Amino acid sequence: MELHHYHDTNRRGTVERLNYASKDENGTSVFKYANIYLPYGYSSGQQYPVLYLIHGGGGNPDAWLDCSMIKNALDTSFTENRCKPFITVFPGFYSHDPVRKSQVEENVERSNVLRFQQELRNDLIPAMDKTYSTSPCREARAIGGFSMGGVTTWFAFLENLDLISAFLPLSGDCWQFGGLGGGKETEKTAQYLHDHTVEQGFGKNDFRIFAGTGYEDIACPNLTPQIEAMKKYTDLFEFSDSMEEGNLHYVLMEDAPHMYEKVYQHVYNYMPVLFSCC
Ligand code: FER
Repeated sequence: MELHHYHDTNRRGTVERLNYASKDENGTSVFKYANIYLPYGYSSGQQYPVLYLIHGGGGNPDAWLDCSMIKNALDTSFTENRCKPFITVFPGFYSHDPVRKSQVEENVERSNVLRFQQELRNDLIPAMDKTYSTSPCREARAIGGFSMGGVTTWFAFLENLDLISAFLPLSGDCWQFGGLGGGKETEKTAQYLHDHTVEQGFGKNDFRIFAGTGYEDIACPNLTPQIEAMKKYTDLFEFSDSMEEGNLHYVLMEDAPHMYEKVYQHVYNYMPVLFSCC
């Protein structure tokens, strides 16, 4: 579904900063911020579900807001009643400002998004639930991200499934077995996603995965085979083209290369079903 631009100046959400303390990879204190989108009419008399939306490699908490129409998509969806209002958090997964080489350093990026799982659990989710009127349960938490943010989302599925129930990995694959693992170690990755989840005692009704990318996206050759391999584990992953059924969804967009300007449309499409239980 294509988003039409929304220009009602009276019913827009607001963006503010949340400052919080965390730890870097050496255990040293670091001070972080996240951008917090509060829906129009946000009231502490109500409890809101929360979507954590993660930037790509080299990015920061401002990337989604700077580079896409995500804010407009959120404003439109709430104003037009496509879904009930929720809070969106835009954190940064780096503990320090990234020093990016022209070539992606897969292991550096991978260790950053892995470290971020601890930050999410120990610092960011607690700070959110303390500061805002959130609904503090896993059914009311979703996480998504673009590119390395998609990689972050798969790691959140593996490491933080007790805290989060909906996952939107967009143009990013699972790097459990190293960079681009969804493409390079496809079968092993799918099996680990299955086994690790079953071993924790989770079943098919405990989560929903809403994945997406574009045919022209550089991550498509890594994400597509991973999703195909996951589909075979039908005891846990129930693929469906209907967003209301099953727990594994995959949307491939036309004319969509690896960019926020395109990828945010997946978030828009999935918004109505993200928190259907709340
Ligand atoms: C992918 C996942 C992440 C991918 C690229 C990235 C090429 C990240 C790229 C970057 O940080 O620049 O599947 O495919």
